[in-house]
Amino acid sequence: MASVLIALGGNVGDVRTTFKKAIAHICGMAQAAMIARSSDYATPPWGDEDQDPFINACVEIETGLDPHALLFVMQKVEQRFGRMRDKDRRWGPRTLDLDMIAYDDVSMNKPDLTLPHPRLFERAFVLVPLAEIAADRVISGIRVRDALASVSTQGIEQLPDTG
Ligand code: A4P
Ligand code: MG
Repeated sequence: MASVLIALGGNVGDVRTTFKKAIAHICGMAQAAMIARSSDYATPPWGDEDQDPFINACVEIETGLDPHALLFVMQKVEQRFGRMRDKDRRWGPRTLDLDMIAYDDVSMNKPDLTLPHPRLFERAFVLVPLAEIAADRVISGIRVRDALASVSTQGIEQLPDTG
């Protein structure tokens, strides 16, 4: 079994409900066990700043699927939750975005899958929820808590659990 960290993001629709359903679908389709789930966080939009705030979260799962099979599952789940996207805006609004942050210690650079996720360390909206569930994990030689200490977390707000 592999330990996989997945980041969730979205800023269109009822994102927190979408997250709950999406996580259940990933675990079902990937025959995965949920090991940890962060809180949800409200985060200022990154990259393309002219859009609504995002909700972000991270989960750790354990799965027997290989990285590409898991990516396929994640893309199916994105489609299922109607990932409405403005094709002209690279970092624009979306209902659900699923990024594979790390898969065990696998390192790969394929056209459709880069591991660990290449923009992980620039993004407080990934590092804040990630540090909640995996502060001591070392990714590409960097400990998550150290990576978090080197970015600004301004405007990121932990949301109360909705049960
Ligand atoms: N791909 C390669 N490696 C991976 C990986 N490790 N995990 C490929 C997932 N996918 C990976 O992804 C494009 C292609 O990346 C996929 O076909 C897959 O084969 P995409 O999600 O369709 O493209 P994208 O989302 O438009 O681009 P990108 O760079 O992934 O955008 P992000 O990173 O998803 O950023 N601000 C806040 N606060 N919170 C957010 O969540 N998200 C974005 C989108 C912008 N600003 C944000 C947030
Ligand atoms: Mg993405």
